[in-house]
Amino acid sequence: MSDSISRRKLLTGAAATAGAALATTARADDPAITEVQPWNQELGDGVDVAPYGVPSEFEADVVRRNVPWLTADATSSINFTPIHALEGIITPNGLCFERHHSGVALVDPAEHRLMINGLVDTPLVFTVDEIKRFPRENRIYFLECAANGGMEWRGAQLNGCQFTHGMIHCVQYTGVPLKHILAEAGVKTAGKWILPEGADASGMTRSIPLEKALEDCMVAFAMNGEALRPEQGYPLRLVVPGWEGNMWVKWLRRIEVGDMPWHHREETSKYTDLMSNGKARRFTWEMDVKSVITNPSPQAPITHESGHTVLSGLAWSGRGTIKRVDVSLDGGTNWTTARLDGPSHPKALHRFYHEFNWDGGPLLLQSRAIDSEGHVQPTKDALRAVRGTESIYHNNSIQTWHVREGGEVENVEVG
Ligand SMILES: Nc1nc2c(c(=O)[nH]1)N[C@H]1C(S)=C(S)[C@@H](COP(=O)(O)O)O[C@H]1N2
Ligand SMILES: [Mo]
Repeated sequence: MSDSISRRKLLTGAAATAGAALATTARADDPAITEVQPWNQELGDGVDVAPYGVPSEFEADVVRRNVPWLTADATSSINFTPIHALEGIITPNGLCFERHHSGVALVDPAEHRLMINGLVDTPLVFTVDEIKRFPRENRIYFLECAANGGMEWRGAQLNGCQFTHGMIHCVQYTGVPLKHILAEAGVKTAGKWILPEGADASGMTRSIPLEKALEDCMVAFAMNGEALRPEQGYPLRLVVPGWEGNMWVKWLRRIEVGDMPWHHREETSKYTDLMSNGKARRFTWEMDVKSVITNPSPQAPITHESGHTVLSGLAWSGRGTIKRVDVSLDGGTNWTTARLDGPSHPKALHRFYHEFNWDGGPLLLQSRAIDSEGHVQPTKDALRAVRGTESIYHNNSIQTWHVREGGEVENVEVG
């Protein structure tokens, strides 16, 4: 498998426009038409079989997966959302990637409390039920781990967008704006930062400027209409829209108000960006504009020989909405504007499509997102020129997929 492919060597496999009729493959003697299938003759399961529904057994491949060499042990772990197998912009709860530093805390909501302390007029302790008595809001946001794509800095490595881009999920949160809870305690004039803390064994903490806390942070108790999953911080998690996943403290038990950042472990030894001059950038909170083609991709090859083909992908920005996505079928020489479809919420995933007529030949697929602030997703080389190759976090570079004749797809870099 070659890591670097020359654009010039590639004959583009795409005809200019889609227009030909969609050829179907079913024949008149197809048993799927001529035979009566078992499910057409027998009674199915009754409603008592699955009080909590699960997907069709034919979808058993659509699961979170991990990268064995990346995951030291089961409790300090990462898995990835199967974004190559999902549609629209909402991630189903059971498929949201997980990142926990000390495993999944199993918290009894009756024994859980949220404390507000530090530079406040009145330190307060809330039960979960008391949190639910504040006015609540429903908001759709993506959460992306800052390390998403972290294994790809030096070259194309992981074969699948699940692994290169799957440390992301996007759900509708129900929760209480943090500003209401902080107002109840009364932030003192000197209070400029908050320190959320998790109830898990990692005791996750991050310093967040008060300005952000008051702008759009939420204390969420539900996702996609039901209670948070244990993996996602049940019963309470902090939502920090557009900012790196590490700050979204799960199993939220305490928020301290202070006058300076705390410089804890997760903002010094981790979640800092080593630059090419040997210095580390700190407090790089916002997730940059980014996109990826989810179909076709290595885990979702093209299975027809040629003709009508739907290219689909996801785009997002921690700074707002997605204004435009361009796609290239020839490794970045020619670009066309993709079709954005579905709701466009700030700091949420956006879905894009590009329908084209495939001639069955090789392609080098790329997507490039532009956000509402005008930021343009950079090429890998442009990003490396600024950031070097020693970074782990905040890789928002353009991804290239090589579609081979026959439809197989692999992760490559163009050069
Ligand atoms: N309490 C606590 N909060 C946490 C973590 C953790 O280990 N403990 N992991 C953080 C990291 S690094 C990320 S990327 C996100 C992952 O959220 P998810 O598991 O819902 O995908 O949660 C963050 N919040
Ligand atoms: Mo993370």
